[in-house]
Amino acid sequence: MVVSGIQDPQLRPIYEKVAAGQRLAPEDGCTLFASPDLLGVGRLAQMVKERLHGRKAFYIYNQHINYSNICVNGCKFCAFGRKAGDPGAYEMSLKDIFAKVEERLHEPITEIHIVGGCHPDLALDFYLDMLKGIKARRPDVHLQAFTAVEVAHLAKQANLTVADTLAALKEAGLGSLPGGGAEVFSARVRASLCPEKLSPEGWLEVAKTAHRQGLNTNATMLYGHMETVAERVEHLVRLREAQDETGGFLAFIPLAFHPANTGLSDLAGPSAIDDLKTLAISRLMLDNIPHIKAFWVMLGPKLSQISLCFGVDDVDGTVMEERITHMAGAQTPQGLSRTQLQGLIREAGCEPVERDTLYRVIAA
Ligand code: V47
Repeated sequence: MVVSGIQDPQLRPIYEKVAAGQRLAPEDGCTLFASPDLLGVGRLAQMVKERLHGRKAFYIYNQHINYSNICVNGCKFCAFGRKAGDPGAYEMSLKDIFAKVEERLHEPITEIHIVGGCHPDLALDFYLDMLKGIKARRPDVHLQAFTAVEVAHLAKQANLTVADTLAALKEAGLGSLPGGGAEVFSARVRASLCPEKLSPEGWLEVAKTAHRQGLNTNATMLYGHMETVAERVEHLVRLREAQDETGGFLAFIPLAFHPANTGLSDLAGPSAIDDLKTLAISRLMLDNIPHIKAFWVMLGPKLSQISLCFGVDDVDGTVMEERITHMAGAQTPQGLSRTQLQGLIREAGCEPVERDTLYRVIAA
């Protein structure tokens, strides 16, 4: 029997598991990546997405602030990071950061997303004052700030445990952690691309420690460089295992590698088919993470729209100013309006739902 919308016979046993709500094995993940049946893979992911969220697709009214690109890590895939004193290195003062917040006080922003490099000199107090100062200016905003890599770095600089560092950040106003810095957990890839960076075990430990303190986090995977599909699947399975332990991940965001101005500028980056398959397979493998997000800044608004038919239920938000992807050659706009986000969701046959960081619905 041919299952509607699925052509590849190799996908049949996976269809049976998805229909029965069973967990997929790592080999299933590799079978899905190997399948030429893009629409079949998408159909399977949509079965899961529709079961979880129906026709809903989420977006958020948010603001991104990238406070500094000075970073000790020197990752080969990154066009954003600079060593202190290098051309293009920048560091916003607290005054600059607060001015960015004040510029947009008239907008109904519910989340400020704050990410930077691992700065060699800034003390923990700088980060605490940043959170407190933003909260003083915008008490209702949710601060989704500092990747697990930054948190581990801050803890080391301050000679504190990760748990104590997170507790201090939470006390100062931190609401949750963004999902960046996970890259790909494969030791082979990291030895070549980011040997100085926090290890996968360290990244997962920061995330799980945050979850245990009641702080939700997101998770990401940087794909489309030198990793194999088996290494992508391994990354997803390790996240799934961590989520089984703590349940604190809210959303998973596959990040499409942008090669321009990086140490890998000879690579092409992922194709549109790879983008869609990776999003769909993430939906299928991560049966315990509620949301799969297409970050339109990296994928482009058009592909993000199509991804809503491939297992995605969230297109991120208004953003307005983003540096990490644009320094790596992204041609996407700096921001999208609420009306644009709603329009692209509606046209994909979904119901636009404005959410806050914790996926609570914002009344229209
Ligand atoms: O941590 C670095 C990645 C991340 C490149 O949690 C690159 O909701 C592509 O994590 N090409 C930052 N990616 C962005 C990020 C993020 C974005 C949107 C939403 C959320 C969320 C998280 O970007 C970095 C790194 O993993 N990155 N260089 C590059 N050349």
